[in-house]
Amino acid sequence: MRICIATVLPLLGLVCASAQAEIITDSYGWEDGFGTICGFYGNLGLAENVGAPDPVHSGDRSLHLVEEPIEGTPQAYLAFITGLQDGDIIDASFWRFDDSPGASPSVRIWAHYATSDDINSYMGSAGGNDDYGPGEGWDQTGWQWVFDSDAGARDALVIECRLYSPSEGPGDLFWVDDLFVQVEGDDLSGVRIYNPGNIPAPGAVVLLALAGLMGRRTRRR
Ligand SMILES: [Ca+2]
Ligand SMILES: [Ca+2]
Repeated sequence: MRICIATVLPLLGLVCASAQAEIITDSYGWEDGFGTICGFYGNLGLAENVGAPDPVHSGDRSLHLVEEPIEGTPQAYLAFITGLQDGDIIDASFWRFDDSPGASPSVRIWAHYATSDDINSYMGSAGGNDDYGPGEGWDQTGWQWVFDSDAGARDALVIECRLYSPSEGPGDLFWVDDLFVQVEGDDLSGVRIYNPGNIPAPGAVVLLALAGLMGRRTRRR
């Protein structure tokens, strides 16, 4: 049996091209000394960039969070990922300090959908990691999401740190450090990862989103 090489080679090329995914990553450890969070929802009383004697995982700085008043489940937004498309894979993780095993206070990593022009545009829960961690000091928590645009209604993901305090308090024993975000997909030309150190003012986010839309006109559908 003969196989025509001229026919097979282009086919191989196509297979290789379609299997190549793009990957972009971002990390943030609060080392700039001023970044806190990208936004929040609920009864978050304080978010501050701190150093020793507060717990720090790496470097000299970390994020301290306070639930105030103690009710519900406050969410600190740690990352805002814009310009996403169906099937993009998002991995996010951070380190959390918790020295109360099996009991509150504890934190979890979670996420919700949004639109790229507004970090406060809640477009449905994306779920997250149910695990509260061992509570024996610093531990890394993370989760993976496969982006679902809901037929194009949403194109952004917000990574949350959810706070769980004891019902009688205290609500100020939350520390976070070493945020990491990775996005993998076929075409990430319109994707941006914002962290607490680089997120622009709300008006600037709108302008950036518009620029992203213009840049996406030539992208696949
Ligand atoms: Ca740090
Ligand atoms: Ca705990």
